[in-house]
Amino acid sequence: MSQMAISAHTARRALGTGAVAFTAALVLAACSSGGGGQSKSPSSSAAQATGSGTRVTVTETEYGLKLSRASFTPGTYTFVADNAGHITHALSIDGPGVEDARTKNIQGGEMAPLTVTLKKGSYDLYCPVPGHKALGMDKHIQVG
Ligand SMILES: [Cu+2]
Repeated sequence: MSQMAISAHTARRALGTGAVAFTAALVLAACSSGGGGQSKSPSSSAAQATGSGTRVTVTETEYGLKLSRASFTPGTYTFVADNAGHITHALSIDGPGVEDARTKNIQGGEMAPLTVTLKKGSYDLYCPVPGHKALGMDKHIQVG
C-alpha cells in the first residue's frame, strides 16, 4: 500500500515536471513563430512597411495628382506616392473609415507608400502640404 502511494507520488511529480516542460516548449514555439512566421500577419505596421494591398501609383507634380488606376472596389490598397516634382509633397487620403491617413513628406524624386482599406464611398486624395490642395493637388475617387 505504501509502495503504491510512493509510486503515485513519483508519477505525479513526473507529470508536474512534464507539464512545466510542455508549457516552456509552448512559450518557445509562440516566440519563434511570432518572430519568423509573419508572412500572413495582418499587422497594420507590417502592411505599411511592406506595402500589401493593391498597388496604385499616385504621381505628384506641381500641382497635380495622377492615379495609375481609375476604378476602385472595396479592399486594401497601397497608394505609392511618387513625387515627380521638384519640391516637397506628401499624400493624404480622407473618406469612410480613413481619417486623414498621410505619408511622410516626400522630397522630389522620392516615393512613399500609404496603405488604407477603402469601403464603398467617396474618398479625397490630396497633398497635405499647405496650399497645394487648392493649387490642384486634389483628386476624388469613387469606390464600389
Ligand atoms: Cu504638394
